[in-house]
Amino acid sequence: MSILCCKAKLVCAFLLLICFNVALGDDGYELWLNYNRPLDASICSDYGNYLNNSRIIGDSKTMEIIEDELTKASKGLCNFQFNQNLSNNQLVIGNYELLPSELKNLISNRLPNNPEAFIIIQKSTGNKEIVITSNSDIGVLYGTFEFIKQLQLGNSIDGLEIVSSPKIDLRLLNHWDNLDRTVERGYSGFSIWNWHTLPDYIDQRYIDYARANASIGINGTVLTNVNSNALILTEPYLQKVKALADLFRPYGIKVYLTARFSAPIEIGGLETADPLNQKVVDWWKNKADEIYSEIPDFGGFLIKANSEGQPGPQNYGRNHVDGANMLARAVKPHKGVVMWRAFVYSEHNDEDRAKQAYSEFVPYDGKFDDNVIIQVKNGAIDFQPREPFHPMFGAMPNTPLMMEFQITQEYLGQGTHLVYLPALFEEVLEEDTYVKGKGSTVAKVIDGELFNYKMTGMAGVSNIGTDRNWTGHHFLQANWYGYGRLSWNHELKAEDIAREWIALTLTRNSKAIDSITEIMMESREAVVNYMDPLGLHHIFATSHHYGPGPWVDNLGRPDWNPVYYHQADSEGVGFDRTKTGSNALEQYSPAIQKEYGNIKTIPEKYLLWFHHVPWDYNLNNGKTLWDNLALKYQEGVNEVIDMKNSWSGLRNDIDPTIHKEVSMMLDIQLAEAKWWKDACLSYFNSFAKKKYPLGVEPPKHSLEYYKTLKFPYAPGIRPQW
Ligand code: BDP
Repeated sequence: MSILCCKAKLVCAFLLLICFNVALGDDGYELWLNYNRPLDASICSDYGNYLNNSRIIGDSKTMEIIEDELTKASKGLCNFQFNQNLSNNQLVIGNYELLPSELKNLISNRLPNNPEAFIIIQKSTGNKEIVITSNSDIGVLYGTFEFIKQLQLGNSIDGLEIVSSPKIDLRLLNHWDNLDRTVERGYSGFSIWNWHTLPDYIDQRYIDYARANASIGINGTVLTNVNSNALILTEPYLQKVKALADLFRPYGIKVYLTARFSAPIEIGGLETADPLNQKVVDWWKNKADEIYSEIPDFGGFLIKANSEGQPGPQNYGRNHVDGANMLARAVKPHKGVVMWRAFVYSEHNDEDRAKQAYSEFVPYDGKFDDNVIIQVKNGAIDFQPREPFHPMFGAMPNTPLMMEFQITQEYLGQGTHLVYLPALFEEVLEEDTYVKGKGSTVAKVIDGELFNYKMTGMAGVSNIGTDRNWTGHHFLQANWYGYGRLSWNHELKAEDIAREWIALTLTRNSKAIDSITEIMMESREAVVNYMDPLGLHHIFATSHHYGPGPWVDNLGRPDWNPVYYHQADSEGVGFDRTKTGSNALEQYSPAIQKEYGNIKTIPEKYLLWFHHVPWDYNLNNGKTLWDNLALKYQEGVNEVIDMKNSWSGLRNDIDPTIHKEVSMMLDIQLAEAKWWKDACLSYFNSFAKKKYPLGVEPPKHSLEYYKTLKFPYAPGIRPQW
């Protein structure tokens, strides 16, 4: 009897696996390129007709990669050997230039005029050949990944026609990786760059990293931290960088480095790094020549200058234009670019920190060389769970600006909270700057449409580390994936990207996809609610930013302290950035000034960002600010409870290892969401002195208790902190 029962259970489990394509014990390493999830026979046979009879034209390293990828996908997804010539529906893959003229005619002028663009098209007549082509081999690789994705998603092959061209030129990851392999704000292990064993030892991870990035259209990577170390520019390290560059090249990924402004002193033996000093100019020129002699397609430099203690031109009485143009001229003969960051705020300036980058940079509009692009964080403070868009977007028509998003979750629950960031990215990109009338979105600034920028870019601060699944929490892979997809096409919807990622990575069961999409889409609002609702910001614990610290008031500079940002007192809470306060609002278009300047018309999500609001003030729902604040914190907690419940109902649809690991993470997230709510409400109530409205669970401990919690070893902080 018991044996029978046991057998029956096994059969059931087996059937379950077949039905839901569940692979046992998935460790997440394969990301969204997990080909170990067999597809239905019918899809396999449709695609098999082509995959079994394909012609790869051209013989570059990229073409070899294409063949290899198709071989792996065919074997894993459909269990057949790629290219066995069993049928006569042909799949032709190759650079447009090399296609037979008959196929060139089929494509005619449908291929966009961008070397990275690709087309996948099926002939409607005869043997219905499919062609994957582009004007570059890299474009053909992008097309191949798209074709494999169509197969993975089980999309019909009939009438296939996909034309795709990136809307942004530079689609980069920024690694905040140090040479000792720690990662600043990294929550998924150590740096994947093993500088010690490079250039001789090539870790398979480097190749899989390149594959994963190429599959989502990322075409560049800044290998080193913006808080930079000049050593990376020395000869032995450049050999290591070269090894990575050689590896990444056939995947269409260029390498970039952060340039420490004081490098001419630290490694060059000069006495100054003054950008107008001829010796300094020559030093950088020679350094650039040296780099390009090893890495002919080196992308260029990313620079954090005169910010948070990093050296820069201002140390010599010069300005950003002097510094950026000097470096730009060094790389210009090699077609390199300089990405100059606008994340600046000075200890000698008591202007509202939210205003400082704009004040410093906008007067220089039009003065930068044409291979300089200014890299601007999505908001004016610092990667908060929610920020209004940075007012520099729209304010520099004559200087290309690129977007900097943070994929790693410094202020959004770090490595343990499920937060789906494309929802945040989408919100920022869709914000209207109104600079050229309605519809002048941030997206149109950065894709160059609004001001006809000659160079466009997007950077994402990476969340990748040595953890087996790359990102620590399985779901945070979706943030890497989604960032890449949006950098290629910012018009994609976050929700569609979520569905795609889930189907590629977790399950093909449509009901399960619906529930997981809901979890992901809800997660961003949840984190805002339990950390920083109604426009609150920067109320994080000191230095590691792990957990709440709204009470912190003892740091060296006013604008490092949370009390500076929320300004809570017995009257109310919030930072007055209207005319009666810092007037940061004046940096936005008149239309926004009008809407946000009025406490009645400002979107509530930005209320406390721009207004100091009395505790008893009634918001649009008729409830007081205090009640709304408390209810929002509670709502955040409740949303995590919902996420947890939905996830536990998905046990049968998800790989058991992944299911369990995510469940444990959600437990942590719920406990931390409650901690945030309780700590913040007890703190704010020490001013408001109100009752908690119905539905809000009062804090578990006293304010003193929350203040005593210390986390000296929280991950991701700089070793010297
Ligand atoms: C802040 C981080 C810090 C970074 C800095 C930056 O706390 O670690 O160095 O941004 O972007 O968010 O330069």
